Amino acid sequence: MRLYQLAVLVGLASASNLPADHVLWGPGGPPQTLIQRQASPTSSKAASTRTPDGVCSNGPNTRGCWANGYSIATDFDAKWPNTGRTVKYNLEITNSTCNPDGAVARPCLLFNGQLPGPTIYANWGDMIQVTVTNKMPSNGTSVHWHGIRQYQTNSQDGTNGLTECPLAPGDTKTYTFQATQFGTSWFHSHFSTQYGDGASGQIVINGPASANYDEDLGTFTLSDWYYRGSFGIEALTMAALQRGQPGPNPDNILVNGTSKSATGTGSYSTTTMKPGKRYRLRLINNSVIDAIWVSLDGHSMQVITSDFVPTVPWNTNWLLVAIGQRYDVIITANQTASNYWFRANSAPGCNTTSALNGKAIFKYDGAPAVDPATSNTPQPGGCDEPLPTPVVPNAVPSATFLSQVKNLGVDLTVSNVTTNQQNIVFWGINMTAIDIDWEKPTIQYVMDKNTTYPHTYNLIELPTSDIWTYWIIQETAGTKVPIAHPMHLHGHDFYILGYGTGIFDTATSPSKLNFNNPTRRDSAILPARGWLAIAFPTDNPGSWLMHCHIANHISEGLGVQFLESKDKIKLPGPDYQQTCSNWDKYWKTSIYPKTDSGL
Ligand SMILES: *[C@@H]1O[C@H](CO)[C@@H](O)[C@H](O)[C@H]1NC(C)=O
Ligand SMILES: *[C@@H]1O[C@H](CO)[C@@H](O)[C@H](O)[C@H]1NC(C)=O
Ligand SMILES: *[C@@H]1O[C@H](CO)[C@@H](O)[C@H](O)[C@H]1NC(C)=O
Ligand SMILES: *[C@@H]1O[C@H](CO)[C@@H](O)[C@H](O)[C@H]1NC(C)=O
Ligand SMILES: *[C@@H]1O[C@H](CO)[C@@H](O)[C@H](O)[C@H]1NC(C)=O
Ligand SMILES: *[C@@H]1O[C@H](CO)[C@@H](O)[C@H](O)[C@H]1NC(C)=O
Ligand SMILES: *[C@@H]1O[C@H](CO)[C@@H](O)[C@H](O)[C@H]1NC(C)=O
Ligand SMILES: *[C@@H]1O[C@H](CO)[C@@H](O)[C@H](O)[C@H]1NC(C)=O
Ligand SMILES: *[C@@H]1O[C@H](CO)[C@@H](O)[C@H](O)[C@H]1NC(C)=O
Ligand SMILES: [Cu+2]
Repeated sequence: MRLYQLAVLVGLASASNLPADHVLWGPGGPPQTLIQRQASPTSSKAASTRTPDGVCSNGPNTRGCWANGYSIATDFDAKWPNTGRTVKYNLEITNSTCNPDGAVARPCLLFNGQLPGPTIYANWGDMIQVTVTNKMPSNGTSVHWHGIRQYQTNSQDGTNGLTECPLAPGDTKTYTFQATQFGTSWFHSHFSTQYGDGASGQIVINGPASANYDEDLGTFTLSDWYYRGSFGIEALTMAALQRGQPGPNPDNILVNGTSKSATGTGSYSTTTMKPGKRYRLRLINNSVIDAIWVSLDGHSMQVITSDFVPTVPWNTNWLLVAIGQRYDVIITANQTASNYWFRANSAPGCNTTSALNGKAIFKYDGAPAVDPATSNTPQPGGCDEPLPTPVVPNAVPSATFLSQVKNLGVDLTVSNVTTNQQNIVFWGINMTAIDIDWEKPTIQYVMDKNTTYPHTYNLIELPTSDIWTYWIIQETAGTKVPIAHPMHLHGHDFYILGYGTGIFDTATSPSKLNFNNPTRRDSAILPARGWLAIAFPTDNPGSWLMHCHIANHISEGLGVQFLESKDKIKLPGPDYQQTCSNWDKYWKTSIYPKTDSGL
């Protein structure tokens, strides 16, 4: 297997190597475009309570600063720096093999031959340009930049069947978008369950932070791992679903891409810390099925983000990270110089049936190279995700909630998808399992001004710009498979108004909702047999998927798409047609059929 290096084509040093107090712009600074966030007329955004954006430089004890009027107090939904810089990367997805815990060598679909995949680094306000080449002989692909807002760049969202046709084998597409937010995220293939075979990587966007630290340790991925390929697992999961059962459990949890197996093969990721230093660690759950509890023995973690949103720092010993979610944490190396276990355990309280304990080692500089002998406080039960407070406060208008809110039920459904003339059981949202056509993405309908969307596109139009929308995502009480679903929205951070178990009751439940600076993020847990209430403003025209991030569930239909302000969508350039015609040509000759939603 040949390892390709990421090609960083920028003249500047790699962003991660910037000195801590590096000033990003020359005298005069960047153009400070002010893009007005279009809140509804009833919005009561607490702008007046916000501290003004600072003018100071970022360093270990001034992480709240950034540069030239931008800081942790900047409302990044409304404005961001324009650095004039473009960072360029090449990603080649290949069909190879991998064996991350030494137990089973299996086929893997990897970006640049790496597992975990490569990391994209940029600074807040940079343009990111990634050229993706599909070098797999017999799969399409499309690459989604998870959590990136894609403000006015819907065509770069990488969701095949919505915003583009998949890239045929041999094809190339260049994605270009701006880093309007900062923090930690990941990218992954959106072609069926392909990312379960390793096709993901990390994104680090340097910016200010809500607490101080000395060193950035970079990304730390938490991934469940199967010893079989994802397409085979999906077939087994689909078969189990027909009997109302969940599919097979993963075989291991990889931490930072590695682990030991049950038989002792493989090795643990080891991180070295210097006594007294404060370290920023960027946790990413890129699992396919499991939510994970993480903890470092003997140390508390100071949490400073939820996804891309900086939060008021808070401390915890255990942190629940659902699929697609990211938390940046600061760990202070102030304990006895020794070796400590970092734990990443599956979360039985989220009603996943696996019981896996992933581990890594955190080692103080100079401690002997032996396995730690540390223990920890008991892992919490339940599946309640924390609701941290965003640094930049925003209020969601509550007056229109009851008249505007819409219900989206989640359960198994006998869909209109047929295999051998038989209706089969899928996951539905609003009682429809999404099933898209790779050859005819939603954006094609928009370009054709054709409003005859297939029923299985599960498309909800949001025709009015600049209003708030409210959604109750509700798992049916009587569902045969009561499990928590990590829901993820493209194109927006949503506001979590609340969640709970049981049925959301419009008479009593609204009193449990929080409209005053609620947690904002792009991925959140729908509790088993429970509800999740979210809101977002229609301020970004596009076709945006909202789906369960359990790879098998979206593959089995658990998604809706919002077609937002379709008349204002910036349509894709000529490369779109080229990708589609290459795909059409390939698809006629494909040795494999489409066997799932395609997403
Ligand atoms: C990867 O290679 C295997 C073995 O040659 C083949 O069966 C499979 O179809 C390939 N997968 C893709 C996505 O090209
Ligand atoms: C993708 O490739 C895998 C093998 O790597 C195969 O099982 C699956 O059917 C392929 N899917 C499509 C739609 O090409
Ligand atoms: C994760 O692993 C890579 C090597 O694969 C290593 O360079 C990096 O330092 C590790 N990250 C942490 C936080 O230990
Ligand atoms: C990732 O998220 C999934 C689903 O929410 C969860 O079951 C799993 O335990 C998480 N994994 C980690 C390592 O946090
Ligand atoms: C270690 O650092 C953490 C985080 O700053 C702090 O809460 C804790 O009290 C410190 N412990 C010691 C022994 O200094
Ligand atoms: C099948 O699709 C039709 C519309 O095309 C819809 O009315 C019907 O409810 C769907 N049936 C199921 C079981 O989803
Ligand atoms: C749910 O689906 C039904 C039938 O397809 C549709 O009439 C309704 O508008 C959908 N709900 C929402 C919130 O769009
Ligand atoms: C609109 O889309 C539907 C479904 O793909 C298709 O059958 C129909 O021919 C299209 N209409 C026009 C005018 O293109
Ligand atoms: C978890 O699953 C079990 C078995 O299916 C079920 O009895 C239990 O009610 C579920 N928990 C929740 C919170 O729904
Ligand atoms: Cu799900």
